[in-house]
Order: sequence, then C-alpha cells, then structure tokens
Amino acid sequence: METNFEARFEEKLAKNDVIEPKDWMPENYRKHLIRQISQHAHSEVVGMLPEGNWITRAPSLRAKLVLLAKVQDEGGHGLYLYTAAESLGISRDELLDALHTGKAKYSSIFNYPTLTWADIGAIGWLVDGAAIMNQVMLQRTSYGPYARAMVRICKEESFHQRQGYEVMTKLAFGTPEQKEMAQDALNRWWFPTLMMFGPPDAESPNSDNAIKWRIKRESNDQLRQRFVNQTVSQAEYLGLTVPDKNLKWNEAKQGYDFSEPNWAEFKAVIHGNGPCNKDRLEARNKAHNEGEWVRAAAAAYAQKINESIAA
Ligand code: BYC
Repeated sequence: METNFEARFEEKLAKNDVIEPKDWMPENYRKHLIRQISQHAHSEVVGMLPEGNWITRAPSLRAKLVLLAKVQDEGGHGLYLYTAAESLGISRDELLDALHTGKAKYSSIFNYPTLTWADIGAIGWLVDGAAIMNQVMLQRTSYGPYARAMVRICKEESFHQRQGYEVMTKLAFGTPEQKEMAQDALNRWWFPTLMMFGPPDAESPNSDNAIKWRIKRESNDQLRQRFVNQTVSQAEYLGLTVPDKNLKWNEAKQGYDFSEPNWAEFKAVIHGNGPCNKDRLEARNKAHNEGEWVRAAAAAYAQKINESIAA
C-alpha cells in the first residue's frame, strides 16, 4: 500500500507539483521540513533582537519608522513559518520549547553583536541580501505552505535589503568618520554573512535529501558564490573594500574567487558558543515568559468569541 503512496509522491515531485499537508509524504521528508522550516522561523524571531537593539537609537524619526517596520516584518515572517511548520503535525509549543531550551538551531548570523548604527545598514544590505539569495528558490520549494509563505517573505526582504543599502549609502558618502563606521561594519559582517549559506557542499549532510526532494533547488556553495558575485560591485559603488585579500575576478568561471569563512568559528557558533548565543536565548526566554499574560488574554478572548458564535 505504502509503495503506491510513495510512487505518487515521487511522481508529484518529478512533475514539479506541490506537496500539500494532507498528501502522503515519507516520514523523513516531514522531519526534514520541520527541521528546516522551524529553524527558519526561529531565525526570523531571533533576528529581531540585534536590530531591535537600535530602534531607540535610530538617528532620525524616518530611520526609526523604517527600522520598526522591518523588525515587525521579521516577527510576521516567524509567524507564517511557524504556521507552515505546524501544518506538518507539530505544535507551536513544541517548536518554541526547542528554541527556548537551546535544542533548536537558528541562523548563526544572529549571534553577532550590533555595535554601531552601521551594523543595521550591514544587516539589511548583507544579511537580508543573503537571505533573499537563499529564499528566492524557496518560493518554488516542494512543500506548498512553505513555498506560499516564502512569496510574501521575499517581497518584504527586498524592502529590507534596500533599507540596509540606503543606510550604508548615507554613511559611505557621509563624513570620513561615517565612512569608517560603514567599512568597519562591512569588515565584521562579511564572513559571518558567507556562513549563512551553510557549510561547504561536501560537508553538508542535509543537502542530498533537500535537493532530491526539491526542498532546496541550489546548493550552499552555489548560492554563496552568487551572493559574492552580486555583492562585490555594490561594495565598490559605496567605495568600501571587501575584507578579503583573495577576492579576485576569475574570468574562466565568470565569478569571483574568494576566501572560505572560518568554518571552526561557524561550528562553534551553531553549537551555542558564538559571541551572543547566551544573550539571545535569555532575551527570547524573557520575552516569552513576560508575554504569558498576553497569550492567556488572547486565548480567553478567542474562547468567548467561539462561545458567542455557538450560542
Ligand atoms: N546557521 O546540511 P546543512 C533571515 C546547520 S534569517 C545555523 O547544509 P541545510 C533574516 C544546519 O541546520 C535566514 N545553522 O543544512 C531574519 C544543519 O544542522 P542540523 C534564515 C546552520 O538545512 C531576520 C547543519 O548546520 N534562512 O532571513 O541543508 C532579519 C549542516 O548544514 C547554518 C533560512 O533559514 C547557519 N547559517 O542548509 C534578517 C533559510 N547553516 O539541522 C534576515 C532556510 C547550516 O542538521 N534554510 N546550519 O542540526 C536553509 O536554506 C537551509 O536550512 C540552510 C542550511 C542553507 C540554512
């Protein structure tokens, strides 16, 4: 019996059809999706912290409004993604518990501190730029609820990327001190951003299944290369220097050669030992605990509405 279901599942993938929550799916496919989608959701929510750190210190009312909108968008992305993960049969409580107890991963990038306003520019430009590079392909991922969530997320991420590049432009074309601040942010965020794409293909245990099941359509290294190719000219326009002595255009491959990030640092960060891992988890746990009364009030309100509909 299962063989028939499996054949149908394979047939759908081969035809580029979308798998929906009620469709039969192999258990490993379901688990793989829960892992990736929930890590993605956690990244959005934890990603609010380093940026939220600058809301009260934004240099103008306009900059504050734009940053507020961006951070709020990230919260929305977390919600769409948690909902997509829940459609695979796991509860929101289980997902959040894994985050709060440190069992679940979230993007390595959010374990680095935002030291200056230029870091907000660098996050929008580089981090959101890398996120879009990875997420465009996810709009065509094989699982319907994830693919649909990604359509809206990608639109909003484009706005975020422009917000960051605008901040960098203002600083890079501003006073010498501002330009120095922009360069310092680029120096600190460049390699951690390259790590966002995940380990090299040869050391990526999940990639084979992800590509086979059309969850990912391009590999970690392919996306990292495309990001470098696209971003170098943006840095040049700003008059900033990418902090990599080995960065060099390679005519034969029609792309840049560049240095590998420090993969030992990456491993330390994803295993809980980055500069801000402890702070991030503490802040998430605090926010969750302090929000208990909001969840209780919302649940009581929903119950009242349901009772009045039933009456
Ligand atoms: N950070 O086999 P691999 C954003 C883990 S945030 C932490 O290559 P996979 C934004 C990986 O999970 C962007 N962990 O894995 C928000 C695996 O561990 P497990 C978030 C990482 O899944 C706010 C192990 O290393 N985007 O947009 O095939 C403000 C081996 O890796 C990382 C997404 O989540 C990392 N960087 O590929 C601004 C996109 N890299 O689970 C912006 C969706 C790898 O086996 N996710 N690991 O214990 C993906 O596309 C893929 O999951 C990844 C990794 C490319 C990230």
